[in-house]
Amino acid sequence: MKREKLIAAVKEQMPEKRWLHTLGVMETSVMLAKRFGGDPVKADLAAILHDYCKYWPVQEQAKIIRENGLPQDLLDFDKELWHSHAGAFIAQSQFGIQDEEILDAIRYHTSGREGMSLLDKIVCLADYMEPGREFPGVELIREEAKSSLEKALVAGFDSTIRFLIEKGKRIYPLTILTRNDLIQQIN
Ligand code: DGI
Ligand code: FE
Ligand code: FE
Ligand code: FE
Repeated sequence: MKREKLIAAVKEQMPEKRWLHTLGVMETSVMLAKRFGGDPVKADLAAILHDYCKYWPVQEQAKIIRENGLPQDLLDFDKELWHSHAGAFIAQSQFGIQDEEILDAIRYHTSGREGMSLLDKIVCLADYMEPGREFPGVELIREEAKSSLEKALVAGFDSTIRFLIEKGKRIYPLTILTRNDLIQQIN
């Protein structure tokens, strides 16, 4: 599918505010790809699709995870973790995206994973720091992103983990493993 058609399809799935977030992630992903030697075309495509399923009914997201062999342990954790895996599945099955790098960047943009690829890091970080984002700690993330993808991502996951602790929520173990792995990459 042509980029313009894909954009139109994505726009239909979400309220205006979330579409503006997606635009911000597209712009920031391309900027980070240029800064850190990633592929800006892949970064743009992954960013366009990254939140495709975000506003789908959670039962539909859960069904995709249950019926297509996606990680079942996701269903034991926060619903916010589901749209990224459902989105990667839809990107492949509905939009014919075959590039595993792009699919992984969509799939792991929320939880992260150990051994994140350059594209995973770019999209995940862009999701944290796009211009529309406002949350405690976002300025530190933007500052770190001037020189290090890994340091900026640790700051990002720190803020997410703090938020989850604050709310008394459980933390998906892969997020902890991701943070450990990124810290190891810095040192
Ligand atoms: O979809 P977005 O809002 O753009 O951002 P996202 O896909 O990174 O989702 C972030 C949300 O997921 C954030 O509100 C925290 C929530 N969340 C719940 N449990 C976990 C989690 N995020 C991570 N990384 N790990 C969790 O265990
Ligand atoms: Fe998301
Ligand atoms: Fe995120
Ligand atoms: Fe997002």
